[in-house]
Amino acid sequence: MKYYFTTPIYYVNAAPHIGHTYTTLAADTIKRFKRQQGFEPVLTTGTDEHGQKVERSAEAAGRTPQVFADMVSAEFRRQWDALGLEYDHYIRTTDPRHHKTVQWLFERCLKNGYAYKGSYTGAYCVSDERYVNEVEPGQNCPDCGRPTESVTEENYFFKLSAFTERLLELYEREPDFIRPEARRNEVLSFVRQGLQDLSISRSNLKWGIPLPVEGNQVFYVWFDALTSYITAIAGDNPPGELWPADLHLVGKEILRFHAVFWPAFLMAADLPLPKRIFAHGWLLFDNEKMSKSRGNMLRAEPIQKVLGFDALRYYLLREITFGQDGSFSYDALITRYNADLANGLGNLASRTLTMVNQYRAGVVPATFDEAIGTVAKQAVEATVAHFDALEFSRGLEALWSLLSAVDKFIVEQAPWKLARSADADAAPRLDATLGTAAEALRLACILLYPVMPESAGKIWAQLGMTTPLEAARHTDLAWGHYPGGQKIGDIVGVFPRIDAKPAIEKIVALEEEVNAAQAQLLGKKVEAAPEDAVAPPSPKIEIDDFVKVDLRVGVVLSAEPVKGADKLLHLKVDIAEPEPRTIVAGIAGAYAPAALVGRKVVIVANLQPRKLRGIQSNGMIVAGSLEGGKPVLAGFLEDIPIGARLK
Ligand code: ME8
Repeated sequence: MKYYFTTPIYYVNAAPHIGHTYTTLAADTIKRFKRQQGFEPVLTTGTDEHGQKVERSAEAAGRTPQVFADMVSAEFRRQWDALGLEYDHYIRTTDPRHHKTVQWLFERCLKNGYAYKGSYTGAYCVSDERYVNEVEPGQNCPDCGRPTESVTEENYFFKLSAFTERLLELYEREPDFIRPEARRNEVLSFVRQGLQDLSISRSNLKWGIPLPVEGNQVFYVWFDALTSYITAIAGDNPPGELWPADLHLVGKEILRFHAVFWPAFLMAADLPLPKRIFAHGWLLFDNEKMSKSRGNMLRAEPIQKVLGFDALRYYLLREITFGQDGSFSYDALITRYNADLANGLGNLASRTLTMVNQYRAGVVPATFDEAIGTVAKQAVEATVAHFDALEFSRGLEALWSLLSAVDKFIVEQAPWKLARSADADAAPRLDATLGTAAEALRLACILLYPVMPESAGKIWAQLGMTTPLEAARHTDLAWGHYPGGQKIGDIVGVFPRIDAKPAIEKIVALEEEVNAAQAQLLGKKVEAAPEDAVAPPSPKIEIDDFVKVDLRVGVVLSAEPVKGADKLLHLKVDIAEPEPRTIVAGIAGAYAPAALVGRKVVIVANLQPRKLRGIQSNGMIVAGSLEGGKPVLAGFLEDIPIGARLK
């Protein structure tokens, strides 16, 4: 059975931070969990690239909106991939296919009489990209607190006012449509006040999708953005078989757009409605929402490098009740890591496996304690039910109750004494103790896999399991199914204890590095040509000589330093071939790797391959350079498709 769900598509006005990672890792967890339940989950994520906010950020960075969007979108994608987050569709609102879907949706609303032309004079909030009827121009936006601007516009309006009753009926009929309950109540009271019509086009903006009816207008960014949930899965025939979505996962500040506007747009267009909107809370840092505008954001990769990404996944889903706000702190992260993972799960695994080695020559006995079996059954049911309701924290708590019960059981049975005892029942009891602990760990791995896929996989392998953990399903959660007689794997500590102070110092230092790289990626580049930039003349060639050189437009997908070579970078460049090209380029002195990701470049595509520092380079990147000067990559002022040939 299909399960289609989405994260928000993130604005490309700044690079991703832990707030975005939080939603995306929760979605990844849901995806893995749904698969275990027997669903075929399909997840869409992506980037929201139009609107004034993006236009202004691009301008500040001295780039065209398209180039800027290309870079930031690629950075989001690079980060999700580097963190091992799974998704099926990565939608970008600048995708021409998406333009068609937005126009299609609008035309359906227009045909059904829910879109009309009107005019608006009043306050406009650039940050929220919305008309603010409640205040005078120049006053602060009631939602985000930033000053509004004054606008007068002729626009297309959406008859939102016609949907007040129908939406209230929907919330009544489907009490789970908006989750959690507290958020549902906020939406109910908002809609009960009555809804006003909504402007869905902008004439003061160029960076957007043009209206099919009005040449100089573009779509309101939310009409555009929400529709991406359909574009992502529609192919050429919207809304496509996977529609409607089973779940839209969002942060609480954008719930209204999803729970009010979006179902109204869909009703107006006679399209099926999503099944559920779940709004989670905010990650706070120093008691404020972590956000790019406040500049108080942290990134996931430094934590990944020091503690492993699973530690962050576990911490966020265990420490914070999903649906409520929660404070992020490095101290709490490391405390949880040491208490629950190093001393808890990790210790139980290594103790159990070491004893299996010591007392049973590495073979887990397949006998299991009934009483612990009952505890396990309850813990499994509770964990699954909580995860299913997106109550990750309570689910993990239920699972840890099983681990504690097993810890206690081991202490009571004292296998180290049983191993030396001459009593007749000592050997079977020792078997049952080890079998029970290993079986509980097997179940824990399956339950933990959605939250900590990598670590759970490592413990799974150490238990000697031969089938891959990702193939395990909830039907494998029955007690006592540990396959007897198999030998365990090599024992490796999965969660080594961490000394808080140096670890935090290391994370903070890495944060600074990442922030500097991001600033370079998004910052304004001032490029003045030096006076002696004119190269000496070369001998004349024929056009035939020139066309022999296959110059192509590519986009840098990844860039990494080459070990032991200060000047070299190892690049993967997409030039619209089935596989990205590997190119080793001598540009490390001029470009930080992160600044290159997402950048469009020119490459010589038909050079003979050449090995540099053991890496086969399949092409050359074109740059202007002067003797002794730093190379400057060739690029384009207008947008150009990847793979285009230069001639
Ligand atoms: O709103 N805590 O994009 P956006 C928790 N493009 N989650 C956070 C967070 C924080 N401090 N900061 C960000 C947009 N998020 C629109 C969405 S959807 C059709 C269009 C997460 O880049 C959270 O999921 O501002 C939030 O809703 C989203 O990022 C906002 O991302």
